[in-house]
Order: sequence, then structure tokens, then C-alpha cells
Amino acid sequence: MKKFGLFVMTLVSSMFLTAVFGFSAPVAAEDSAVLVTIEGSSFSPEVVTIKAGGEVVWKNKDAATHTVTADDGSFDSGALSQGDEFRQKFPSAGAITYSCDNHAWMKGKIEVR
Ligand SMILES: [Cu+2]
Repeated sequence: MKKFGLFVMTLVSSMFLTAVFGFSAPVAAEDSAVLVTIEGSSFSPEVVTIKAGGEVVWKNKDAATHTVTADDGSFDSGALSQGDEFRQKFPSAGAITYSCDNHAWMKGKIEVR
């Protein structure tokens, strides 16, 4: 009887874990954005290719404040402090170059296909 009780407890706890995992999985699936890390005063990767309708998220890991500013003015993150994120969707195909307002040498490119 003790063994049966242990079996039931194992079954119940694995069902609980399945329920928790089942609940968290769709949340992770929603976030299909391509990550660009800002670190060492550079965008990494510098060039990313995404499908039309895709999203890019930039995360600033530097202590310095950076911006993600499109050269054509189509988007601008404003000041990103350490740990801040900026998200941008790209609905149509084309290439968009961007840079950091605070550091002119920081450049990146999004290729939308
Ligand atoms: Cu910068």
C-alpha cells in the first residue's frame, strides 16, 4: 500500500509539472522576436535577417546608455539604460540601417525578407 501511495504521489506531481509546463509553454512561444544584444558599445549581431512581420528586440547590457535609432527615422528607442529592452516590428520587406545616437560608430542593420 505504501508503494501504491508513492506511485500516486509521483503521478500527481508529474501531472502538476505538466500543468505548469503546459501553462508556461504558450507564453514562451509568443516571444519569437530576434534578440540583438547591446554590449561593449556594439550591436550583436550587427546584421539580422527576419521575415516580414517579424520582431526584433534589443537589450542593453552595458552600463552606458544607448539608443536604437533608424537612419530613416522610422523608429527610435530613446535612451536605453542598462537592462532596458526595445521592441520593433517590421511588417514589410527591405533593409533598415540604424545606429546609436550617443555613439556614432555603433551601427546595425535589419534585413527584412
Ligand atoms: Cu551607444
